[in-house]
Amino acid sequence: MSHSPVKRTARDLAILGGPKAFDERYHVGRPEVGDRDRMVQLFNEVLDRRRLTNRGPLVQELEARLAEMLEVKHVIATCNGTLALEIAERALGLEGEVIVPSFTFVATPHSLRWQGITPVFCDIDPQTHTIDPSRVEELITPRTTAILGVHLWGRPCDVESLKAIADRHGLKLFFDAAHAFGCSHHGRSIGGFGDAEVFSFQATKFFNTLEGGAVATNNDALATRVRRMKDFGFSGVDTVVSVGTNAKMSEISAAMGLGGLEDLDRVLEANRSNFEAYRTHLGSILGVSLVDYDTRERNNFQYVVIEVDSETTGLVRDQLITVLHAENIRARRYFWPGCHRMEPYASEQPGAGERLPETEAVAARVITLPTGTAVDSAAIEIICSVIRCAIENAGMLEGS
Ligand code: T4K
Repeated sequence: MSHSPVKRTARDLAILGGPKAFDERYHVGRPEVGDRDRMVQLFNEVLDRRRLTNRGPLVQELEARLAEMLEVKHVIATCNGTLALEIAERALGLEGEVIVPSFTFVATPHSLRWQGITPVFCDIDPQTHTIDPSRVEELITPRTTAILGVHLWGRPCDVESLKAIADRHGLKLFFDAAHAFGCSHHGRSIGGFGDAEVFSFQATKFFNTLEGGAVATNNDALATRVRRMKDFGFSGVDTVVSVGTNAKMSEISAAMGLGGLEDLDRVLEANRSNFEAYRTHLGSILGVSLVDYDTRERNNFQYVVIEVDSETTGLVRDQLITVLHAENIRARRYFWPGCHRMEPYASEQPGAGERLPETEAVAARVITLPTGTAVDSAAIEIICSVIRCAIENAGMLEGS
């Protein structure tokens, strides 16, 4: 679908009047569909069986498959990742304040705030983009009940340092692993760390169930509480033992997931080779750096993130976004401007930005680029040529 030259001049930039690099849009987050034949077969089975939801066989099969893959005792599937976070927080008995990075999708702090818990924003390590353990202890107060780390871009938090702090202060430790399905830390699958880990299987994720999520834990009692809470607090047919909500995954979502698992290696291979293509083509562009993964670990390469150094490139990040969008490359500014600058946190914690200098700096320079099976190395070469050309012609873009 691409039709434009790889070697481009200012005249080739759409924003300066040239033709668009692509006729159709390349999106960050374009969903993967998985093994369609297997899915349709499973959809038909669901419809024939008339067991559409409520502890159906496909949800149970998916949970068992995921527990095995994630090397964890319990996986409890839910209808999305946000409710999975909320239920994990309830089941852990959290209240008061929870320390959490601001550089994440807003669902992370919202899951706390929705149930009256104050998210206390902690700065990130600018190298890893994950919560900086050296900044956690100064935020602990008598009201703190937990630390919630986020394995952003699928890159694991410094789990050991966070655990040492949590243990020292008697806090719970759990992780938002929405991006980290299929990733490892010190060779162990993400899924079994801390008191619990929470996944999102939303459509844009590496592994998706249309909408969906899960709580993973090795703690039997916690798993029982989560399982009940996602089902109105029922422990039996007509016995309710706790407060609960409805966060059940449907059988159609589970069918989507089981079909997706059949195809996951192909998605991973596409992501991996796309990442290498970006590395090759971005390598020589001064002022643009690719956020790398640890090659000793398992990664899903779902997020291709670059940092734009405006001093070196002469271009601010948002100018580059405008150039890319004009070419039909729907790059994203995940996770700008940081949750502390979103409501209600901006009003409730107006000074938070002062203690989050790395969050503010990183949020201002990151761009997420398209990947997945819809993108190939030829498209990536063109995307990178657009970035190079924009930087080479930064002066001409100022007034555009
Ligand atoms: N924690 C973290 C760290 C998270 O990143 C997320 C979710 C959560 C927790 C909460 O989990 P869930 O409750 O969502 O399970 C998207 C997703 O909606 C959200 O799930 C995700 N993180 C976040 C990073 O991205 P948007 O608003 O950026 O999505 P949207 O609609 O702009 O879609 C992105 C691109 O994908 C678009 O350019 C179009 C394309 N797309 C999207 C969908 C849904 C398609 O082509 N087809 C589609 O069906 O939030």
